Amino acid sequence: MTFKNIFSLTLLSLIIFFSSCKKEETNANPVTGLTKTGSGFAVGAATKVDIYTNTAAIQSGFQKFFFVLTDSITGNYIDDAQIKLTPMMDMGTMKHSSPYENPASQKASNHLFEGSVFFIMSSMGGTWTIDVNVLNKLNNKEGKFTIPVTVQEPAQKRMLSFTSAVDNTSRYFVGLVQPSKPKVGINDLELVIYKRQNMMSFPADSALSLTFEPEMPTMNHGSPNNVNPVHKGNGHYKGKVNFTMTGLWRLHFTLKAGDAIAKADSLDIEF
Ligand SMILES: [Cu+2]
Repeated sequence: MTFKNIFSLTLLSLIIFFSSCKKEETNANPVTGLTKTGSGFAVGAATKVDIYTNTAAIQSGFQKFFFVLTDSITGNYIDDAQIKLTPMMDMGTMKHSSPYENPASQKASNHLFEGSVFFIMSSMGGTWTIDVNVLNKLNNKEGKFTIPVTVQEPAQKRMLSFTSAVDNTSRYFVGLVQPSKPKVGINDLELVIYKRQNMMSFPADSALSLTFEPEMPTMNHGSPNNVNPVHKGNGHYKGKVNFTMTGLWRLHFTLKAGDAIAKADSLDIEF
């Protein structure tokens, strides 16, 4: 076989490989493995919205949401849209919002638009709703609806909130994003940090630095080769955590503004 033949054969198999992958992707049900949270109609936009999570339940802390949009008459997928979220908690005597991320792209990926809400407390304290505003880019019409959500308190807390020790005023919220499926060995560690501006506005914060120490509290040891999370955009900080064995791990976080300690606390991960 000549070199040219081998080259074309390789190229051909690559083309077959990638085209078969692509086919599989478009045929697969986009919501396989996701849990349906609810649906609504963005009436003015003639759009049905089905809402899913990648967790069995909605829990306080960082929570991803997936939106599938279909034309309310034809049932066809709508893959071009702008979605805006407004989470709100009614506590009876007052209302407040929470941090959130609108879907970054106006193009669905495999019919899914991905966003998130950081629930700063569970439904124990009041009633959570999310306003979902949809601009359907196919008909250029806009509509919105409100869905109720029940936010559970997770077995192990997934968020920290504290007042900055630097100015005794700023209120920070730190959420665990990864690892969502912890394993023995090196895991991606991702946190998201928001700073409260007022009860309705919680912008992402990129100005802090973050260090951490993992510990097995029942066995009195830590682990080597951890990487402190650094800011990667939109308040998301990414690093690595090394779990050398299964069991209960406590991650001790320290947040600093420059050299001054803003404060932190610990989150537990057990697997
Ligand atoms: Cu509340």
